[in-house]
Amino acid sequence: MTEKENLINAMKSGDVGSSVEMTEIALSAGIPASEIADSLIQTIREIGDAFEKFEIFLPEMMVASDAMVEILKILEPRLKEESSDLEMKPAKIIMATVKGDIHEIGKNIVMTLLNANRFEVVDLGSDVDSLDIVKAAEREKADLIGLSSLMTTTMLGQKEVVEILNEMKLREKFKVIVGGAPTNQEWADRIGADGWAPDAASAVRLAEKLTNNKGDR
Ligand code: B1M
Repeated sequence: MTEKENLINAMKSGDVGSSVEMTEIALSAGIPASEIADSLIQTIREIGDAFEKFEIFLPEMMVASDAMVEILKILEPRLKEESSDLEMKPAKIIMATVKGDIHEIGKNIVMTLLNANRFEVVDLGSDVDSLDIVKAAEREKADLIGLSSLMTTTMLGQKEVVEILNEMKLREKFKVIVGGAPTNQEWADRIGADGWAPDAASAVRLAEKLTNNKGDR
């Protein structure tokens, strides 16, 4: 079995200790962090599909996602190293998963890549109240607000943030980008967001575009 297969098996079984160990081994074997991250994303999607088909139970999905969160912590500095463009000036982005939604793996991957591409990222975590997001953007003097939502029931949290920005006459101050599995470009247009990205790499490109390639702050 290859190092990557061992790592994926450890993650699937939710064995955090072994996942951490296998990650170190895979990195020592010279496998790029970005390649490992791609495999993990693929694996967690397969796990989600299996859950949807009732092939596995919620606790199995939970332990695998917990292991993935720990693996990502190890990969993050390596992903940063692998990013070659060191000339960039950071723009600042506030990131949150919206109210009522605890999914954070996708947001964390987006943050990891933004970080790796020299954005300054402020993580508000998951299940974050809409007004708190706006207040944090003000407090942090952010350029962008990034909102993740993984459930059809929580997508409205993204809309609410834009509405609050409008009500508080702050809309022009921040670019808003949205993402997450149930969202799409049409949704972003409908709620008046500045952009939507289907995955982490596109989110980085979008953030770069909206901040004139890394902030002229
Ligand atoms: Co939950 N969950 N979950 N879950 N979970 C989904 C989302 C679900 C589709 C599974 C299913 O039933 N088929 C379903 C939502 C259904 C819906 O509304 N459409 C669901 C449900 C229902 C639930 C619970 C309600 C289950 C329950 O308790 N009965 C509960 C939610 C409670 C709550 O939030 N209030 C719940 C709980 C959990 C776990 C805790 C077990 C765990 C989350 C752990 C964690 O995040 N710490 C979990 C997981 C892991 C999933 C699945 C399997 C995987 C999600 C994920 O991490 N994907 C998911 C099923 C699936 O997706 N097939 C599912 C991998 C990740 C890399 O992809 O998040 O899409 P994704 O992020 C991508 C892009 O979307 C994009 O870039 C990322 C990287 O490429 N992106 C952005 C994301 N955010 C972005 C922001 C951007 C730009 C791009 O700009 C700002």
